[in-house]
Amino acid sequence: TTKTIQSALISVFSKDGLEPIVRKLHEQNVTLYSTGGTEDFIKNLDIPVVAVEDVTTYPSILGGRVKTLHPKIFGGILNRQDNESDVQQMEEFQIPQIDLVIVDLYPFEKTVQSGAPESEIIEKIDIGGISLIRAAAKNFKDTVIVSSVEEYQLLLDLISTQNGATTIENRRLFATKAFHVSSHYDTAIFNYFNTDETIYKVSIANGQVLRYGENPHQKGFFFGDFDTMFKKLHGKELSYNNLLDVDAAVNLILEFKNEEPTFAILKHNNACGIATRNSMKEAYLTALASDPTSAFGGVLIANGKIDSATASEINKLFCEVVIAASYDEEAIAILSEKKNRIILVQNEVELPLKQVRTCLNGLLVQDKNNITDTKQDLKTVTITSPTPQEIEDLIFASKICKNTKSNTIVFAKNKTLIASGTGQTSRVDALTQAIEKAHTFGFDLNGAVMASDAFFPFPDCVEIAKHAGITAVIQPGGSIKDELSINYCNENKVAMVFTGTRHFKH
Ligand code: 93A
Repeated sequence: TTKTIQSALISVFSKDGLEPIVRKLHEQNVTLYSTGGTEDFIKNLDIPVVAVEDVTTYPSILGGRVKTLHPKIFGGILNRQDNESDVQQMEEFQIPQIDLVIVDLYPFEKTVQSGAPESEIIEKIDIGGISLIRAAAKNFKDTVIVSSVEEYQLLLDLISTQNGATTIENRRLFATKAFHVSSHYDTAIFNYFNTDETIYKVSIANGQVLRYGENPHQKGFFFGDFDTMFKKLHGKELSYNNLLDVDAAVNLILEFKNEEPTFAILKHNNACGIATRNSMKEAYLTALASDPTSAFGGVLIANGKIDSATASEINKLFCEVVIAASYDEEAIAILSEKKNRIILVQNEVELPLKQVRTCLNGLLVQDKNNITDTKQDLKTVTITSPTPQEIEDLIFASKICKNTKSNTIVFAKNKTLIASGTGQTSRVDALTQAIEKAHTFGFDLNGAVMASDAFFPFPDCVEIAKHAGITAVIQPGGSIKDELSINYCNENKVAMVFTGTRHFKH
């Protein structure tokens, strides 16, 4: 399966980097075949070369559109050397063997990017070159294919170290790279033609076309099975932003599964209100009171049934989406009074265990943050211990924190979100934002607890929180300056617990 290169067809658009290859091949007594421009280039190096036209006894026609497309060329590349009939036909039709093919395709993408007129772009769709690449790659058992300038060095190395001999593994690797080049090339041509994305929409079977993306000038698609997760009872079509909010809402409320009635209101993927109460109506009204300004146009979610009393209250608010596991008949009728309001029944389904997002020219994939802090995870690090009520509130606050954009500070009291600072570039900013919000909506922070998604690098946060009235703090811990925060809490009778688990969310 080791083969020595004795003949080569070279047809390259860019002649860069070709000289050393041609010289090396010539040194090894390789017969060179070539097309117009490449032929001239080789001749100028004073190296003998056979014109493709002389092999085919046919001129390059149609302005170069047909130059290598000929049975004598493709026969030389595609024949199977262990096939008797192939060998016989090579003889019969006087087809020269071609052991190596070197191609650099017409620069289609570059021409598109240059803003050239369409006629010029079309001429840069390489037909002969791409066929040479595919033919030689298909016949990798016998043929070496060098499909781009990137592969020149590998070829040079092989000629130098193996005297022009290649193993089947070498040739298969070249073929793999060749099909990468050809598939990329044709995809670029497809993308150029598919301007209105008609074919794209059709070809991606499960992609749901959204009205638009995050903004009206952005196209948007959803890949998933919405109908497995929800039954839509009423309302307009869900938008890209609705779906993101619904995702955030579902993940948040899952933290309160099987607990007392809990109701959450989300805006821009963050909770702006959430509370646990004896009844769903009380939970809703309390959640709304956290921040009635933000609640306008929000996404609402309940961890249980929405009854008619709750629905009547919700009906007073303009909101985009309402989600619950179930509804009273009357509640559905009430909520449906607003034509566009989306009403969803959430089914019991498992969410994916991995998260994916684009990053640079690829993807980032990670396990979902599936750790919810529990009482067992709390390690009291201060002299003062949190009271049983504070412990409940610390866990409550931590669950919200985990589901809010970093940096986050959450204040809670009596299983109610009092205020939060969300998505800030510094923890102090998140904290001061939370304090201001709490005051804006008339909350007294005395006796409230504070959760932080990550450790405090300095003691400033606990100082500011203490002055605002906070009496207990939950945070992962782990800063080299933890001691400073702990000391401050000890001196000021603030209780602090460490969880050991950071909850960044970006
Ligand atoms: O117009 S083509 O699609 N028709 C062909 O038969 C053909 N054969 C090779 N273009 C063709 N090529 C391409 O010509 C090669 O892929 C390469 O990019 C270029 C080399 O032309 P020249 O050697 O004349 O500079």
